[in-house]
Amino acid sequence: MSSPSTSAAEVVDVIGVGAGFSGLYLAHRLTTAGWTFAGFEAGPSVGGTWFWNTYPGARCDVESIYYSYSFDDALQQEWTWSERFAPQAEILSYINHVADRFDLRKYFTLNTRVVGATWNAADRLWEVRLDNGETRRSRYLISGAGGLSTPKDFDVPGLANFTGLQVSTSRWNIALDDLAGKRVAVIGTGSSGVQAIPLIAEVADELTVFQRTPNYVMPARNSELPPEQIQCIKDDYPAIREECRHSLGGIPERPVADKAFDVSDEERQRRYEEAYKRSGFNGVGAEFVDLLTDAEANRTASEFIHNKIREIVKDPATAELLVPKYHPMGAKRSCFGTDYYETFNRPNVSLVSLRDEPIETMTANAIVTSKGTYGVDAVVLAIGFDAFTGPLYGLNITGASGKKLQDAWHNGVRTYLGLMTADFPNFFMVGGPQSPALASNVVMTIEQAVDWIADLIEHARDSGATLVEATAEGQNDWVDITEETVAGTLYATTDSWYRGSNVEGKPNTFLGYVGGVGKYRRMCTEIAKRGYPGVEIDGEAQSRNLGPIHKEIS
Ligand code: N01
Repeated sequence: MSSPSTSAAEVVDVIGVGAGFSGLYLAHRLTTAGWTFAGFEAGPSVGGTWFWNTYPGARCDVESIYYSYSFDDALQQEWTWSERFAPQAEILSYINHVADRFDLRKYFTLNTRVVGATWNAADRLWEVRLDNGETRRSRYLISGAGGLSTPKDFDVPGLANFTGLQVSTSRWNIALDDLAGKRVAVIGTGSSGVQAIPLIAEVADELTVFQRTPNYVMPARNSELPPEQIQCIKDDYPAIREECRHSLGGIPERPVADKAFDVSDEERQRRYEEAYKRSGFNGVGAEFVDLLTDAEANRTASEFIHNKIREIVKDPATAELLVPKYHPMGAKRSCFGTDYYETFNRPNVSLVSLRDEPIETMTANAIVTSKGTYGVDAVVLAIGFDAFTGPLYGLNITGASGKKLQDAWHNGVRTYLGLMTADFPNFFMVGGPQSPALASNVVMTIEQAVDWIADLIEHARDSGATLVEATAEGQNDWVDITEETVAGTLYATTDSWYRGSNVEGKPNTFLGYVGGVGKYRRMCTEIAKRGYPGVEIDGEAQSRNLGPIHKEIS
């Protein structure tokens, strides 16, 4: 393991937080442009999310040919994905390969967490505190800490009483076989739970799934990637990547122009069947343009999936509990699973609906709900993350006016493009809240963010400036734009981690920009072309409003 060549006395150009997809590309992009860079990673290895989330069945539900770096053609030509949705271990080897191929490990200190950062206005630099007690100084501080890297508090009542095996999907540290022959409880049925449950069911003596909100789970339809298909993709990679960059979600889109009620009931049903076979983010939820904006249109797709669940799950009472009736399809993150609903047909699997019988407490060896006591030997928590703000607040950063970020955002997140925030000069977030990271192929979003940040600080450097900050006006504009954009969608109707509702006391702010990856990219590019309205560079800012720019861009 190499350490970056920074000492307490030295001022490095950029300190980067994290060595996942964001941190590694930051290191590459910035050092190539001549900046000095020191990265700090809390974990013992590179990989970020893909280092920590090693639970059984973990894999990405964005196809690997898209969920990978596009910045270097030789890299994408030499790497060959084995499956449509590569498993966690393969994604982690890819990240390690990138770290080695571009010689990036030397820029990172591992096992070292950033625990505080304070803006030093006199010297225009960040003083960054590490958990080893040391302080490092940098001109710029850039978070690549990820959006889904801080596990949510284990807020299950009575958990401390439980003396059996306890493990969480986001910090998985056992072998699947450790659950063999045991009575296992899985709490949580989001993407992580949905992937882990079928594999745990295969080894557990008994599996009881504790479900609070049933989710829409579509078949992942994972498969090996045939060599001919891989070759086609490689031959066409530049065009495919360009299409992704200008798409809605960072993956190639199926051109769809009609609305759900533009076609007959029979035709709609036929289209949903086809989409269900295809599956993925271009599946049922994307079959008509209005499925995320019109509740009635959405109901047709939701009911299609409800009926699939009733067809697959043999016990009608269990099927009804699994039917997601509390939110429209896609308004909360849809899941893609393999044999998820089929798993509930196994004789060793049962389902408890926490809507009907909430957990009251736990004992040393049981979960006690309002209706009964379930003896268990092991508990698997798949209860999610304190998304976006959790990792940023963990940095304990203090801005120019002496306020911590968590205080500045006390009433809700406020950012400029999801990349910067007023009163925190020279601080950037890659894949931050109010960026498209929430609902996109995040690797594509990360590359765009890093490139934009790099261009901005190069622009500042070229003019001899050393201070770059979002203006309050620019930030207000972006908050308005993100809120207006989401207001017209069904995301606005549903409680989920997308809006912080999964964490007690978290203000209700939608944590993403859902106007599309392509539109966002064009907006960011336009902002750069126009000399960065909404950004103060060495005290100078344009007073131009962002709203009209956003409207002008298709
Ligand atoms: O977390 P989640 P996740 N008692 O928040 C329940 C990405 N990801 O780790 O819905 C009982 O989605 C909670 O119930 P409710 C992806 O973006 C991607 O699964 O709040 N239950 C819910 O069922 C994803 O969206 C991939 O009512 C409790 C579950 O736990 C994001 O990460 C794979 C509870 C949490 O679901 C997060 O997914 C994995 C409590 N106290 C993750 N607290 C892929 O690419 C929470 N729950 C495939």
